[in-house]
Amino acid sequence: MHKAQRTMRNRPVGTCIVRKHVLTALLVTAAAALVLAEPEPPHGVAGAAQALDLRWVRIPAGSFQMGCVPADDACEENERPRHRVVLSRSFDLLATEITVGQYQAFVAATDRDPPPSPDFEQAADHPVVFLSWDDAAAFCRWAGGRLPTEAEWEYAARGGKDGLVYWWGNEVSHEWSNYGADECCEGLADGHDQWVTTAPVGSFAANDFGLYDMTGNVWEWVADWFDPGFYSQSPLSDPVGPTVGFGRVSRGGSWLNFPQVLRVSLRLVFTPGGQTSNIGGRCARDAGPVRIAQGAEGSRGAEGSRGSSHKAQKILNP
Ligand SMILES: [Ca+2]
Ligand SMILES: [Ca+2]
Repeated sequence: MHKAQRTMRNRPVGTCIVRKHVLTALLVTAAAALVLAEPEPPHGVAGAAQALDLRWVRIPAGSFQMGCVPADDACEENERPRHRVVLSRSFDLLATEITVGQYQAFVAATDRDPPPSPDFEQAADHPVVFLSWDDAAAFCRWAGGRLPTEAEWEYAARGGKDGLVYWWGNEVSHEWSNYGADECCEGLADGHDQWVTTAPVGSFAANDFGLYDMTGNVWEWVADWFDPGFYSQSPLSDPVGPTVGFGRVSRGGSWLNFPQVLRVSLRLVFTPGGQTSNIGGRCARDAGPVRIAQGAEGSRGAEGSRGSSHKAQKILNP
């Protein structure tokens, strides 16, 4: 498939809007290595889901500043005001985007219709694309989890580093993320970013929470409905977004997007049934009771002081 054709057929609604201004129209491990926690078996998880190589990372409860950072002059109004959010409970997040192989296992186990195939090659370790919001939510339920809230997603994406345009700093770089050309809408390989379309998940460095590709590769659906004014009325603790809306939020930008779209605070609204070649997902789950690995009890205190540490724990797979 020629590049131009791919762009015409599969261009995500948001990218073009973004280019023109986008974003208004966006209407339409270390430290914790001593504490290896073993999650209780998740409730209601099908056997096939348990057999998947799902790598959960424990994200500690804490607080952060959500939205447009002062160093960012490209923000849209829907990213303001920057506001404090408290996440009162730890939660787990998949270390990577949902992969092609994982979603194929879900389809095989549930007889759900598979998403369309993109017009480029993808191996099993690439992020699955063409997921609707419903697809992503259904996969996450099957995997014993749910979609992350928008606040959980941004907190996790920042990796404990508040105030940055991108999680690694204020300058975009193909050394840290898979994204596209400087002009909308074309994939680009440059430097460490060797991919014109999707990259195998985990091809770039993880953030300080141990999460891969929170920026770039594919957009990630979150649970929230979109409301451009929500930040001015967001509850302080554990916001879940408005109760109704016309579109759901996705986050993080993708292989097809230009740098401005990769900003951590950017919010893309998309119709829940929307499927494009650059939208996938990532699951969260409530943090259940954990069993601390033998000999690690001495470090429990650090874990218990919520919000005092942004280091995530590595959770052993079920
Ligand atoms: Ca790229
Ligand atoms: Ca991503």
